[in-house]
Amino acid sequence: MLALYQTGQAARPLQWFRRHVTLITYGVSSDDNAPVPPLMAEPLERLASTALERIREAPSAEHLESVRIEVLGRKGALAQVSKDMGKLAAGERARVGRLLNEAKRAVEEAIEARRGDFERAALQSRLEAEWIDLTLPAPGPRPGSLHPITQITREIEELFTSLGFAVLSGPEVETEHNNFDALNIPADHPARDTMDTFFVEGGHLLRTHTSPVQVRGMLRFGPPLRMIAPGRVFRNEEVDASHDHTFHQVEGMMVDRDVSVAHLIYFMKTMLSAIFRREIAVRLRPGYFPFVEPGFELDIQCLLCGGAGCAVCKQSGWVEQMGCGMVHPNVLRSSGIDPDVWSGFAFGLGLTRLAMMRYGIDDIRLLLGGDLRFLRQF
Ligand code: 2U9
Repeated sequence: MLALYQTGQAARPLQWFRRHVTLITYGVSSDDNAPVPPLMAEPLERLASTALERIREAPSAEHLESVRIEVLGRKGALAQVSKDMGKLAAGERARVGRLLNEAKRAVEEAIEARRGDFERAALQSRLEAEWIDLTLPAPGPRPGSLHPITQITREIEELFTSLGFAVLSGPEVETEHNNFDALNIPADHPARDTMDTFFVEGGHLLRTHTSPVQVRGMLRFGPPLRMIAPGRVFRNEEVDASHDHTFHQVEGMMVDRDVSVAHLIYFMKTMLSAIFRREIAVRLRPGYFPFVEPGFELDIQCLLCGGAGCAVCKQSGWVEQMGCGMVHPNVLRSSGIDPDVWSGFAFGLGLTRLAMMRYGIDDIRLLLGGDLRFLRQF
């Protein structure tokens, strides 16, 4: 049974505690100077020094925590001692209580110190593990990139803006009138077959070209006007490496007094030279589109052979690039513009096709496939 004894001396941490608990435990007088026989230091002293030893040796914070619980825990060793104190005489209880508190503080301090070691060690190893050379440029978020079609679209928008053209956009779900009738493609016109699309309830459809945007532009702004309409268009056709149900194009037109084919050629050469970043030679061949008369297929001189003839241009020296023409009087009239006063040229260019040419893309499905391995190249 633990015997307690009182000294009245100022508390000197552990050795004082060690000394006096020993004395008490074994009912020997507490004269400070009396030598402390080792054995007698048993109960509390062994308890404290063992605790301090185990705290010093604790290999991990977890292990330290278990020592803390064993010694300082509610059911811990010191708690056990204080539970026994009830059996002591009042006088002795006070003194032993102090001893016990000393022991607690000594053990708590030792645990705090040891825990500090572990925290510092943990921080050190994290610092080593996470050491980064701050002088190195921060690997910031992976810079995204503009989709190839967006890049080309923006170039063309900047070019035509610099030429005084407005960049218009409009709904992808259009009326049959704006997509066909207003463009001189009545219901029974064969061109409707080459421009088959997706119809939605209420007689609307997914636009097959961005021409309806220009119909809206003519109605809204009236002549004179210069505008381009880049955007997504839809065709109900088999998807393969060179055909997709969704692709991008830009169409444009200029309506003013006495606009001629010469204006058309000038603006097409300017546009294509900007796109291909070199002087481009063009030629016009008759071509048919319901919304222009005369209509032209515009060829550019082959960029690979410079016109000498090669596999790309099938030895012709010319590569078909786009369609254009003088706006059909019916189209001007159906949008409230008098063709006897005003005339205009118009053109249409496949942006998807242009992106495939510029970046050497051999499968159209890659462009809208969303495969990051493909997109990250740009
Ligand atoms: C209005 C009047 C005339 C636009 C034109 C073309 C010729 C043409 C194709 C090129 C490749 C579409 O993306 S593509 O498949 N377009 O060849 N487009 S003339 O003529 C218009 C447009 C609007 C009001």
